[in-house]
Amino acid sequence: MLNFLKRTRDSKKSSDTAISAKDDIMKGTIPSHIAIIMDGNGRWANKRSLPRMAGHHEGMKVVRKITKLANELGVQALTLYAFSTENWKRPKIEVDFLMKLPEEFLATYLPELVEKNVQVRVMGDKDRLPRHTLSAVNKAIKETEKNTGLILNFALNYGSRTEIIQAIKKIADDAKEHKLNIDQIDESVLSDYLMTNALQDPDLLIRTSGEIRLSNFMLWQLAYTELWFTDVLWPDFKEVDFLQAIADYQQRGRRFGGI
Ligand code: V0D
Repeated sequence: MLNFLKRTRDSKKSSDTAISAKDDIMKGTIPSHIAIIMDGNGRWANKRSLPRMAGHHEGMKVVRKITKLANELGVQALTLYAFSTENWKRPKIEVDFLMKLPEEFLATYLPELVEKNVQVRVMGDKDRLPRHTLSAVNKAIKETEKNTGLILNFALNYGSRTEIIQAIKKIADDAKEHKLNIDQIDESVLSDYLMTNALQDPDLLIRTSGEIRLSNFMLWQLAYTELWFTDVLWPDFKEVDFLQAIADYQQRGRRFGGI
């Protein structure tokens, strides 16, 4: 089935293949939490002599497609790296464009997310986000907070080392105020102070566009996660690619360092 998926990813029938592959995958263990580094949007645009913005915009449509599939597969949480703390260094015009994408995405897809029982969440430092971005995001969080289906968790202005430092500061604060005993601090306590506190650690990390690194994404949470890399650029990422990642995950033995 794995080779079958590979051979057909570029063929015209790839959507039919995706349907039969989907049935097969649903018989196996579906990763509860999948995290994705959606890389290659700028490169996709460059290849077509389009402005980088065109790649970001195309990437947004892929977010909708993969969210829909993840929800149908019964994935519990999908965390998407949408904007890193490093991304502020990009040209202002590009940052301004990116900060309009949550509004556009939600204006188009929020009704569908509500209907499909999806819960929108955001992790990251929200304070630095423009007001217009934040209000669109907050509205979506509020409108979907009672939903019980897929958790669609956007990492927005997120960086893992900052997240860990922030957690340590809060722990130190709580210890100083005797809300917490230093002897009590363990992995589960630190986990509770991270931005992902309510979510379990990802079972599967996907990174597109050929870069083989974590780039300061969920460093603590990815300790035992299966990592899956592809050269496919995010705007070209198809349902079959997502299914392939899950199929590969299902083939791997998860031993947690045991035997
Ligand atoms: C651009 C590829 C959806 C990656 C996907 C502000 C880069 C498209 C959102 C989004 C971005 C975020 C929050 C939310 C709803 C939607 C998004 C950004 C970039 C950065 F509540 N796509 N998307 N946000 N891109």
